[in-house]
Amino acid sequence: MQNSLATQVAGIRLRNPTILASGVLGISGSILRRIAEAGAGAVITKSLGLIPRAGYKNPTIVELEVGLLNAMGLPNPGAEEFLNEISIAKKGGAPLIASIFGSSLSEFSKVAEIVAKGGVDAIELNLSCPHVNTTGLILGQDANLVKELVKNVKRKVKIPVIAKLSSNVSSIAEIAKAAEEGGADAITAINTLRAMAIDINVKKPILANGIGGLSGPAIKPVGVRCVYEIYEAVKIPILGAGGVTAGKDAVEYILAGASAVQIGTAVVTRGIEVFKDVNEEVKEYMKENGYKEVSELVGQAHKA
Ligand code: RRO
Repeated sequence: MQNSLATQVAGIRLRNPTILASGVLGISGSILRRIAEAGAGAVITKSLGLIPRAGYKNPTIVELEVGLLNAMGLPNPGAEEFLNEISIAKKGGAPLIASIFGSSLSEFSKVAEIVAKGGVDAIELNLSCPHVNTTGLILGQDANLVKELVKNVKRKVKIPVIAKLSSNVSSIAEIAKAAEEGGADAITAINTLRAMAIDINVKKPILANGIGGLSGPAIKPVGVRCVYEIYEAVKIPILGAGGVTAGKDAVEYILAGASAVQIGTAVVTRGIEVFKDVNEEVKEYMKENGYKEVSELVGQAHKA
């Protein structure tokens, strides 16, 4: 029997376990389609809100030795405007997941209803933007609010709901448990880490916003630790995110307990071929180690 990369997460069928992370190239239907055609198992949009948002002033992104630092400030056309892109994005043949945010519980529910009616396959709640204090992060740090928020959204939509959590909390497992109690179908861990870079000549923070979110290889051990802790706390599937650049990184997340992985920064640093490369490397690992299905690998690092 051939080894298979096909897997299922929260009722979403994936032809392979690699997913375009939110925030990277995810606002145009034609680009989402190209990424699906390049081999991603699913694609996630940039976070969408109720109304259009310009985002922060430049510079919004800086490449560091250890990864990328960004503070885009949630630029997006608004959920209604994005609806035109859905049918184009879905031509790529991969499930389309809408990342959404809101400034209140009721706003999250409204945006969820809009994108669900527009025909996306699932919703990822961004409860974890590291530097926009009026939205996700404050909500995502409070277990009771997370439970309430997920419960409200689940009442409004029939498609799977995924809660994207931040590692910038004292217990991510506790927040994941609250999301599960609210009815979340899956957890994404993690978003970027709060961070800063200073230009030593100008003697000022490089990003216009000052604080940003660090992504890329530097945060992979944090992401893996979070997935490991969440796996021990909940029964719903986990999507691992943070620093996946090669097949071995994806395998590490899967062994920690992720059912699939998201790729963001490596799409910027390595191009959209990264999905095909990571999948081939995961397949190679499975062959060498005698695994037929990705699901057999999930959580193996927890076995005594
Ligand atoms: O738009 C952003 O600046 C941003 C968001 Br919403 C997020 O969730 N994570 C991030 O690193 N940047």
